[in-house]
Amino acid sequence: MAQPLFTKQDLAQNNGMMTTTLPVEQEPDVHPWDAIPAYAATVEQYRSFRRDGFLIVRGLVLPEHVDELRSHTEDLLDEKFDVSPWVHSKGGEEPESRLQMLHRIHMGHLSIPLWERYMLYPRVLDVVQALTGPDVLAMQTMLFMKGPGSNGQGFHQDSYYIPTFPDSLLGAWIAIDRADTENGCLWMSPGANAEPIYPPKSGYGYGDIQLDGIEYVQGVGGHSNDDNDPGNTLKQIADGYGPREVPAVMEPGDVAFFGGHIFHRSLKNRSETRMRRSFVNHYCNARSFTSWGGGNEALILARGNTHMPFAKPKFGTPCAALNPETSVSDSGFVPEMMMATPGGVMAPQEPNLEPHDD
Ligand SMILES: O=C(O)CCC(=O)C(=O)O
Repeated sequence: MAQPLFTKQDLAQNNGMMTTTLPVEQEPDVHPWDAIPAYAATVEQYRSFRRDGFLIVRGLVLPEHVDELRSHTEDLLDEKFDVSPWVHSKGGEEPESRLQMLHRIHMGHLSIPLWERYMLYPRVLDVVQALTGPDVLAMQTMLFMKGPGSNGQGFHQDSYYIPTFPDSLLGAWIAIDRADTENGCLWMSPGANAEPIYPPKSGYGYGDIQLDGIEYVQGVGGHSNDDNDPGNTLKQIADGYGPREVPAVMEPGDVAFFGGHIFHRSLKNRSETRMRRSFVNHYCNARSFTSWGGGNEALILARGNTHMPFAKPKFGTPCAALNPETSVSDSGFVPEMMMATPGGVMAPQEPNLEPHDD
């Protein structure tokens, strides 16, 4: 219910006199994200994510929100925001246009409230929570504006860049435009989620170096690459999935979720007029340790709770960091798990704690 900002009595106290001024009404401050309908991931979606290493959820981001993201990309092109600290470029390459300069922007949520909102978009978090939760840490934001003729990004595994222990990394790739084989959609290698992370021969990168016989790789596609990507030696390993590799053809509002181990890439935008824009977030289980991005204490608790440090959202987007939820946690009690319900959806549930023999 709307509360009056001042009563007549307050005004009288403030002014030292009685007044006939009417109370000033203030609307309750409800964040629009609190009104977004929740999404329940199904058991079949969970199964397919675990089996293939990725999952596409159709129409997850509502049309009005895709429109907001799209119009934000236009504002960026019109220089309405300064994103220069966040522009990611390949050393030595000078962009030819503003669009090319904005090809890939990282971590804009640290200065733009809209980015923080879409990092903490409730329906995306509903799926992340079902796949790698219930406790979720929001780590990274990226915006790709892949214009006609722009290169894609060669084969890589995301946990190579963003290590989490235990490894629970998950990317959520939100399509702003239709993405298909002409304009440079993602390509996924189903089943490659069973692969270890291949470490770098030198330079930045992580990998499963404790495995006897692990191959060390070089030239992994962390930047925009031509489709042949000859210097990337991970490609020789990923090519083993050759005929199984599938294009992630997506409509605006569809979201691709993929784990940190899956081989994936995108190819050149071969269209003459079509953009391929996407907003991409990375998350992990909030109980994983990470030294990435300033460590756990710099990353936002999106859902649930954790015994690890975490950050609050800078612009106040509703999320668990502002009010941590009871979860598998602190007291050693109420160990909720994401489990299949009889209705066929994944939901946090308390297991039966009766003593049992097995
Ligand atoms: O969108 C792209 O072209 C590449 C994105 C990607 O590989 C990633 O987010 O890990």
